[in-house]
Amino acid sequence: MRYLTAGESHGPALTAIVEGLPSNLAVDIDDVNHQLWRRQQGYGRGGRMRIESDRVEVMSGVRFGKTMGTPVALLVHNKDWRNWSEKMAITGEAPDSVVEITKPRPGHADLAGALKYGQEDVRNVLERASARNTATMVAVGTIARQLLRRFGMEVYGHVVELGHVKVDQLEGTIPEIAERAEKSEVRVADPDAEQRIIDAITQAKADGDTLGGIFEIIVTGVPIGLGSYAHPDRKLDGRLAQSLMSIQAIKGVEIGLGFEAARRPGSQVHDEIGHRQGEYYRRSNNAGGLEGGVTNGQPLVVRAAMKPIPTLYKPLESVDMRTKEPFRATIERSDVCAVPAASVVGEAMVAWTVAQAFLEKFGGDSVEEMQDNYDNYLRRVGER
Ligand code: EPS
Repeated sequence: MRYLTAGESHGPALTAIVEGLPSNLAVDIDDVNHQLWRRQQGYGRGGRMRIESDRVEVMSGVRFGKTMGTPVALLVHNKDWRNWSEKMAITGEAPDSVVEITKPRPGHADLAGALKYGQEDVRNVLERASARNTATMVAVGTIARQLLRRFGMEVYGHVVELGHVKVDQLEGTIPEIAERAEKSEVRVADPDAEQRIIDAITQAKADGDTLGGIFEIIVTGVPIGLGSYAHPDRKLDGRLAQSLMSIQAIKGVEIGLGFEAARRPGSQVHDEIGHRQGEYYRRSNNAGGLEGGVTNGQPLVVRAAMKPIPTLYKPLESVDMRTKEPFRATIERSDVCAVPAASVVGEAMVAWTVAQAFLEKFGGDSVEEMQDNYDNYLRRVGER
């Protein structure tokens, strides 16, 4: 299963094609729209989110609510296009209203992208590098999530650190934690930390600054044996890191204890194995559900670190690419913090990667064929 996306931030629309989905998977379009809505929320978002109200249009691959095993094409319109149709025109010459951007912003793809693709106008880089594309990633990931749900897996996400505020030990089950995070405008499950995080974002805004943070994604119901220890490019931990790092501004990924595991002796890291009522179990989940690049039947626990958005009201120094003169960048519109939104994208990307691994293991052309393969495997594993 693979996907491709296309679309500029201020172009007519974003599109995606998903290829390799099994047939007969029920596709819940309201759920896709709900996930798109979730991605647009979060305290700290900027003016653009008041313009957009993302909704998906399914252009192919689904009939009477079910996949046909054919490529699924998805479309998300950019409402802002109506304000950009001249500046982003597909045909003709650039009108006088177009002012070429020659001032690359530190922290963006601007400079490297313009040099790499030989562009005079940095807009030709930033339009595609924009995190606007994450709308299609959420649409694609939601269909993957629906496939996972069909096989008893659920994906949860919440923000665990933002603006120097760290969420400590949380009470409750994974669904309870996720439910609390769902009600929070910063997707934080701890009300005390939530308020301090909101205050930190308000302060950053007043200072003309931006904030990054860390979110955690958990997948429950994952069977033993997704991924592989046998070859480097099939290790699921590596693939999860890649898909999370495909999200704009993600600079780090950790699994289970992550970097903390490097600080502890082995006796305080590895999850002891027990056996009861015909099943193996673990006394802890420091591995985050992955050993040797293979799922071990425990919930997957993955965290990703997002850097602060580089478009700052407080200008940073850069150099004009035309004159080579230094300048201090100024901007008109930006988010102060998009970590809560990124956590929704993180859920989608983790869902995508786990669904890909699931399909590789239990592959079939229809969900019924997959179910047979899955049942057979569970029976075999249960006998051992
Ligand atoms: C983004 C810049 C802002 C964000 C945008 C990502 O857009 P604009 O330049 O239109 O103000 O709002 O995020 C989205 C549009 C979105 O849908 O998440 C950037 O430079 O990455």
